Amino acid sequence: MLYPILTPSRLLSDLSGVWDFKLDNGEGFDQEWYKAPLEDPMTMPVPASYNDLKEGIDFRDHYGWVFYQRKISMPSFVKTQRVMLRCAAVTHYAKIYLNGELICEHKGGFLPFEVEITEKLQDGDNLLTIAVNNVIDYTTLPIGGKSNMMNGMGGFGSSSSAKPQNNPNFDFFNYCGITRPVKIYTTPKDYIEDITLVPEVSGTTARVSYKVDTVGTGDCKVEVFDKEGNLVAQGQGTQGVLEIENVHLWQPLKAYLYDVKVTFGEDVYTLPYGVRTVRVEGTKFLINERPFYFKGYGRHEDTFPNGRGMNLPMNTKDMSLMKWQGANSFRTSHYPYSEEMMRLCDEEGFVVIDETTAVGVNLDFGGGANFNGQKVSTFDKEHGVQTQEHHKDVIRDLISRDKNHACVVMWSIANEPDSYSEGAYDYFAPLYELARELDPQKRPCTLISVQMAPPEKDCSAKLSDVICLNRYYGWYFGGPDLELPEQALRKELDYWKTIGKPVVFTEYGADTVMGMHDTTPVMYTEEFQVEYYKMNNKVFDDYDFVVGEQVWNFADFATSQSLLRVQGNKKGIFTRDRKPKLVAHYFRDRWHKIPDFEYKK
Ligand code: GCB
Repeated sequence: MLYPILTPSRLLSDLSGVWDFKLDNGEGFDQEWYKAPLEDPMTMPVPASYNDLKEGIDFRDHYGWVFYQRKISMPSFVKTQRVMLRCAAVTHYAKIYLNGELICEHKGGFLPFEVEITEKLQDGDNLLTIAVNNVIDYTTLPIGGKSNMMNGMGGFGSSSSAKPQNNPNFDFFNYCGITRPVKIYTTPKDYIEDITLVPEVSGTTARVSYKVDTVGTGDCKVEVFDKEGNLVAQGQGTQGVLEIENVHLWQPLKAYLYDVKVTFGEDVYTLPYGVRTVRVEGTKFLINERPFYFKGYGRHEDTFPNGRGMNLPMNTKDMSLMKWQGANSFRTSHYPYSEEMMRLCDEEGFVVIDETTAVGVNLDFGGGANFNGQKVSTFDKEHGVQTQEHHKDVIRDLISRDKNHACVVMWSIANEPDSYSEGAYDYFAPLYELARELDPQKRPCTLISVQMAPPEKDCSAKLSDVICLNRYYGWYFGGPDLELPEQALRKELDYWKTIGKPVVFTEYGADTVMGMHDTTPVMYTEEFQVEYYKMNNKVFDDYDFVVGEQVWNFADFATSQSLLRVQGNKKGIFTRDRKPKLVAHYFRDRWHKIPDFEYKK
């Protein structure tokens, strides 16, 4: 799916701004709120998560529907074009009404969707209403369970509340709303629907296969321009190969982007494009045929008060902080990030492990998920199948959106699922198959393994190209002692060595409250966090098949309330407002000494 841009043939209008907003009191649909201007609306910015923008727990934790509304009008000349309304992310379920008519529905809170509105637009004002639902259960991704998974308050936890509520089976706040931009764009009636590029490099020459999906009739031409604007390759027709001599490769932290300009009839679209190759060989992860070492983070799109709402300045700041530290990569834990962030990573040369929204597919969906009081096991026929259907849709949409990004080097099918119980292999094998079939670049695929998964039972060992481990030796497992956890970590790695695949640590971390210090490194102090990482990193350095370390987490972030979370998760190397903890300097020192390539021989 193409990112909407302004081109010589396409108009673009961004509907960001302050919209009318109302929490549904349960009557919104019966009273047809979408048919007329909302009564007594609040103001609400778009894009943003709404949760932290007004006061009170009832607002923050509202369960169910909310309504966003605004008027739109378009100049009449656009009627000669195809007019599209596109939402980049609405969390988690959207119903879109134009002038009272339902024109589109979409499930899944982190990927774009669009609907044609050419014939639906009236002259003058049009009433646009987007109803948004934030309910999570076993049919959604991420998953909602019966009780808050972090909360062990035996009967008096959030599950015992009288009011219906969301109980995330995951450790981040269930931020929702219209979190990324809503845009209107036009195309000519005959138009470019999609572009797919697949690079191959031999010596100094790149051969980029291209395919242009079009609707209607017209001649198709593809031209590649370098940074100076020189035409360096071209092709005729909707399929072919673009040969670029003396290619400038896209390299980690040394990005180079070409402009691939596609013309079809009157339609023109330009895609920034980096040429690089990725593959796994033995226990090496090769980017441009050189063994790469992942240094960086698991992150969240989480800022105050935007919630998960797109925050362009913070994206730029985060890149700058990561570069300051010598980091070269991150994982989009635990959902696809904004298209703007992915474009920025292409631009800045950040290496990305791109993750689906499949988090919480574990613990019997949160200890026996809700759903009329029944216990629901993760992979049983009735429920697992429903999760899997949506999981497939997310994989399709993710790959369709991100397939051309040079920054994306691997797909993460899920975070910490139950990958070790009966049914896990059968659940996941078709998902890997789907991702491998859909990705034109055939990037490596992985799932992110939970520590509870015994390595010998973990289906990731069979299915994944790279073994990605979330491990908390010395925190949840054995902390505060670091000696026995070190031995256990070594023992586990001795096992993974026998599998013969590269291993990346995609999470390891310790909660640390900024400003808490001690001469003895006790848990939660900044000193303990440093000791914890030193121990883990020392072990990683002893194993040549460990080809990456991604720390949990880049910054402190918001979660549901629970006994284990002091106003959120405090495992950040930076605070939520991006101030460095002691350990940030430790990693800065370490990562600047570790080269991006050939660290492990
Ligand atoms: C994990 C999860 C992550 C949590 C983290 C923690 O394993 O993948 O979402 O936030 O642990 O801090 O407990």
